[in-house]
Amino acid sequence: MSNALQDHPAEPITMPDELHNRLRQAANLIIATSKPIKGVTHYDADGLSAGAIISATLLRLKKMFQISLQHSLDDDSKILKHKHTTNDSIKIFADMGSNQLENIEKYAGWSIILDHHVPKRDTKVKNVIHINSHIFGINGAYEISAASLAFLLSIQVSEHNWDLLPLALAGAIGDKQHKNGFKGLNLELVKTGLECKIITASRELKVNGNNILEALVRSTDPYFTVLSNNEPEVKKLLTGLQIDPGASVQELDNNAAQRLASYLVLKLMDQGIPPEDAEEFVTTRYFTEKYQIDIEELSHIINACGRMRQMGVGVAAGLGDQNAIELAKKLRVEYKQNILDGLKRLEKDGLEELENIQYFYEKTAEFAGTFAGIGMMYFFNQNKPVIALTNAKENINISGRGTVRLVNKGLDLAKTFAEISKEFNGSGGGHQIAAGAKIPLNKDKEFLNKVDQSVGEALGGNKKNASQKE
Ligand SMILES: [Mn+2]
Repeated sequence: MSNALQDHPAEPITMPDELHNRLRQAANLIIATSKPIKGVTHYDADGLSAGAIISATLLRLKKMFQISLQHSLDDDSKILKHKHTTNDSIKIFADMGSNQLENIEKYAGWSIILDHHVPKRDTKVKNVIHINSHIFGINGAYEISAASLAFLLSIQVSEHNWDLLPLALAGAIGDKQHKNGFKGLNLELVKTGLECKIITASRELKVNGNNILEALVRSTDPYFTVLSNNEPEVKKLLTGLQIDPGASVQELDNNAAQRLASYLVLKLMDQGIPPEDAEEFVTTRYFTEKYQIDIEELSHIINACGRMRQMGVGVAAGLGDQNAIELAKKLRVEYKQNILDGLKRLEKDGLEELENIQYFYEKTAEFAGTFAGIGMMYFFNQNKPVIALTNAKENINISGRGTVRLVNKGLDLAKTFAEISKEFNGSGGGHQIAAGAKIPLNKDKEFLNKVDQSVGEALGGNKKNASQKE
């Protein structure tokens, strides 16, 4: 036995007992059912990766199932309020659900929630298995993603599902949990994956493309002011550093890579990026044989599918379908150009500022959060969180992003958005560092003023709040 090809670790992953109990209970429920299972997940990289893990798990069990990919789970969502009948089996909610616990308890019948957003409370009924990391003392913003939770469930169902690990990490990367290195349970998964050789790791520059010129011109993360989306400027830089623009990123000799890395790390620090973040320009990449791409790229192509409204392709790519992967790569190129154009526009035009926040309007809801996230990381004012607003048909969609430093000073966008959107009969929540909300049309100015005030109070040295940990 021990000499057989190792497709899973000998020892199980260490985790809190109660998390293990609930995963076990959920796994048993899935294994036992003979009726169709309904999955509901978020359309971002983490949600789609979780969706792919759940799909693969159920396919291998030969279960009937359907996965629905959602922007959000609202009070009036049909899926949520579909009354449970005897023909239904289990509902699985991933990357969402905790904020709709009340309704899920009321309508959904047997349900499994895999969520890492801060919940208001734990479940009160036995037919809802509430697997939210925060309940077990695991910080869902930094230590585990919905895809990682779906993966933990999947390996409870069968230890032969360890090959799905790249998807867990793709989800975690989608939620920026790899910044400054993986932590917590994510790190446990990475370490174990490396030991079992399910993934491999190498130190590389954090850009990729057909050659170094293209890689830098098309780089959105990191976003280099002046250089990104500007081929003549990048050419000038490379010539100055005596680097062949046509050289491939991986084949740059050590000296050239180092010259380029030191220049660009300084450039990022010049843009106001904290040194420890700037130094991430030389980063650890994880590679997986199964997909023949590195996991960060896997995360990016899945993300692009969601943002370009081709969610089904994202899940299929996650399942390893070659045609879907090729299509997803094309969507990624298109999406990246959209992002570059949008970021360039924000770089040129600048943002609106209030005393404690900065904000901008973006017409495509799918791009707003990305602009806010990348901009906040690479060139917006580092002292104020950013709010992106999109006017939709019936309401205004809000995306907020902060920085780790601001969170350490007391910023909690999830709490701020939840409290203030409630005053407008809207909804809001998420993480301290990244949150979303929906408010009625024409309430934007009022909302911004209230958020400005609330953020001011949170950052203004109210020591009681600042020292409170979730
Ligand atoms: Mn997530």
